[in-house]
Amino acid sequence: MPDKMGPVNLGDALASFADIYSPRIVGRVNDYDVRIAHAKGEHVWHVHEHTDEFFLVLEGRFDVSLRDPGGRERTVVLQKGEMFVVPKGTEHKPSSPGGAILMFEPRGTSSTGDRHEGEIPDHVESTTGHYAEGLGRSSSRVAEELRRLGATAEVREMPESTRTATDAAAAVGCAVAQIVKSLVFRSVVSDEPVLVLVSGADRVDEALLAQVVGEAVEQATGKFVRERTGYAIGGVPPVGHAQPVVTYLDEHLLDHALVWAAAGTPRAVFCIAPAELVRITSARVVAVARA
Ligand code: 5CA
Repeated sequence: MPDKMGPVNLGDALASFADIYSPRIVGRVNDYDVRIAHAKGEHVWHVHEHTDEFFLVLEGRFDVSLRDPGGRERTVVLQKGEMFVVPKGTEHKPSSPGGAILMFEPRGTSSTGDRHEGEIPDHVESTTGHYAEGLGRSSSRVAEELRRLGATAEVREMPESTRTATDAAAAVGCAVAQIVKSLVFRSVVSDEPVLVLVSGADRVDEALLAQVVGEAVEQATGKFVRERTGYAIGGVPPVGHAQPVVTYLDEHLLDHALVWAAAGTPRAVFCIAPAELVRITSARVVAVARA
């Protein structure tokens, strides 16, 4: 639960975990939890005997199959922005091609109901919900991580966009070469994120990067970036990710006394000496960029 009063950004909260059908508690309304979950694939037929269940689709699509008392089945298809309430005592089975939902449930309600049918699949967790961590704004998470790492850099929220290296250079009034791009690649065989910190004036040569990584790499998709780092493209920071990420830093960044990196959102940046950036990221310094 958030320990301070303040807004909970549901996009940030969803980006902070990747588990499927594993609800996170993001707030409370009287004795109800507000829960969010990623959905993909089939859930399990189950029943909540004593409570209705409220669903709001935040992303993608979410379907709820229902059985009437006579055993007849129908499926309610919900798109982003649509809500639906499953009445108490109704056997139902959610499924999704990929999506995210918000639910209201009395505290202690099990995600698989008072009873369920058959085995619970591995990708469904039977839980009364986990308390979400790091619900503050993405930039606060980065600021906290900088402090934890002993860096003195301050996160600055800019009035203008810092989404791209050009935007960021204009916003802070530095050279594009002093902007740190935090680029996420995917190692094709291991399917792991590879973070490359590179000057805003340069491009990563994927063949050179593949040599240092030891296997082929490709540019990550937006979804992969969000799932593995917890941040959206345009705000990906060099530290403070959802999981440890192998990090490389291109040597051209060492040409500057100070550089500016993204701090979790497309408006937040921090300024740091390149050597200090190497220290806090434990990055391996490599030559993988070309102007
Ligand atoms: N906030 C600035 C730095 S202060 C920033 O994040 N710049 S960046 O260069 O690190 O992030 C933008 C990068 O995201 C682009 O250079 C590009 O490599 C990547 N990107 C942009 N759009 C996509 C996309 N659709 N799919 C994958 N990667 C993308």
